[in-house]
Order: sequence, then structure tokens, then C-alpha cells
Amino acid sequence: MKLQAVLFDLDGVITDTAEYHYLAWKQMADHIEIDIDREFNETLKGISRMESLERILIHGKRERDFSGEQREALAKEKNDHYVSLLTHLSPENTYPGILELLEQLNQVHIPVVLTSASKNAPQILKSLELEDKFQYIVNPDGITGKPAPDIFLKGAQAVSADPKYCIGIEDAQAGIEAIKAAGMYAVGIGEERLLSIAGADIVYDSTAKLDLYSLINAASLAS
Ligand code: B16
Ligand code: MG
Repeated sequence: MKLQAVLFDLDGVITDTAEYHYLAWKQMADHIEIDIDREFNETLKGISRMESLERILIHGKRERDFSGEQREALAKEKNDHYVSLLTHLSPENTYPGILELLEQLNQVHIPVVLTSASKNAPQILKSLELEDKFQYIVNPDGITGKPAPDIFLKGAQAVSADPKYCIGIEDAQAGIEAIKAAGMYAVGIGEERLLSIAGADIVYDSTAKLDLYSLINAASLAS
């Protein structure tokens, strides 16, 4: 098999924390009288906390109204709320097909890497009881965020994999762009139209449709 590693996004691929991010941002935005909806939220997926806040302020034409210190306080307000929502997470919240795919990869000794922009990712994997399925978790601190390829390149490098023999799985347009910029095969989870525009090689509307051997064939990474 030519496949050398599979790199997973977290929010929107492994579990539905994307919904919790939305609820927490929405409450913070309401506080400062900025209206955001689910369509706008699509543009925040895969984007770091501070960059997401910046996009919300620009969306509400209030980017000049808050100092650095106030921005930190707003980001903390959102994160505290988000973390409180995470206390509900348990293994039942893992999306269908994900545990099976991770176990299959572990069995055939293909490294599994987490390439999430979230600083809360280790805690989420713990709540889902999935930490031991991953060979490496990239720490997003200090790494240029998606759509830059850096987080995926770092993940491949950490397990000594050549990017052209790697598969990345993402639900966000910025994430798909990052995978393609890293030179990997990009699997999108979600809306075909949006993710194809971003460059996805294949799109599934549900993680239940992910299957290791179909992926290997689609990516032409069988030996
Ligand atoms: P945190 P992913 C991303 O995770 C989310 O999609 C994005 O909405 C969030 O702002 C970002 O993580 C940072 O998360 O505030 O928890 O550090 O999709 O890359 O797994
Ligand atoms: Mg995501």
C-alpha cells in the first residue's frame, strides 16, 4: 500500500462540535450587537479563535471598536461558553463510521494524525475516548492557520509521511484548501458544491460513507 498517513480534522469530521462553536460565537456576537447566522458561520469553520473573532467584528463593521485586551476578553467569553457545552460530549457523539475507520487504520499500521485548529482538541478526543487511536496530534499554537498548508505538512512530517501519499479529511472550505496546498488527497465531508469549489477530490455527505479501501482506491494509493 502506498498510503502513508491519514490526517483528520476534528470539528465537523470526528464530531459535531461545529454546532457548539456556532452557538458560543452567536451568544458572544449577540452581546456586542452583531448578528451572525449559520451561513456566515460556514466562513468560520476551520479558522482559529482570534481570526474567527476578527471576521465577526468585520462582519458587524465593529473592527475598530475593540482594543487587543477587549478582543482577548471576547474570545475568552466565547471559549468559556464553548468549553461548558463540551461537558456534554461522550463517545456516543463520535460521528458514524469514524471509530471503525480509525480502528481499521490502526490495524494496518497506517499512522493517524489529528490536524485540528482547535486548542481544545485534546480535551475533546479524551471525552470521545479516542486519544489512543491517534499517533500524533498537531499543536496548532504558533502554526499559520488553514487555508495555509502548514498544519497538514507538520502532521505528515511528524509521522515521516510523504504528503503525496497522504489523505486529509475535512469539513471546512479553508481545510480542504489547506490539504490541497499541502499536496495531499482531499476528502470533504459535507456539501458537495461548497467543498468541490475549495478543491476536494471527493465529497461524502456523511462520515458513515467513509471506507478505508474505497478511499485508498479513489486516491490511487493502493500498491
Ligand atoms: P478553539 P477544526 C476549528 O477546529 C473549528 O472548526 C473552528 O470553528 C474553531 O474556531 C477553531 O477550531 C479553533 O478552536 O477555539 O477550540 O481553539 O475544524 O480545525 O477541528
Ligand atoms: Mg472542521
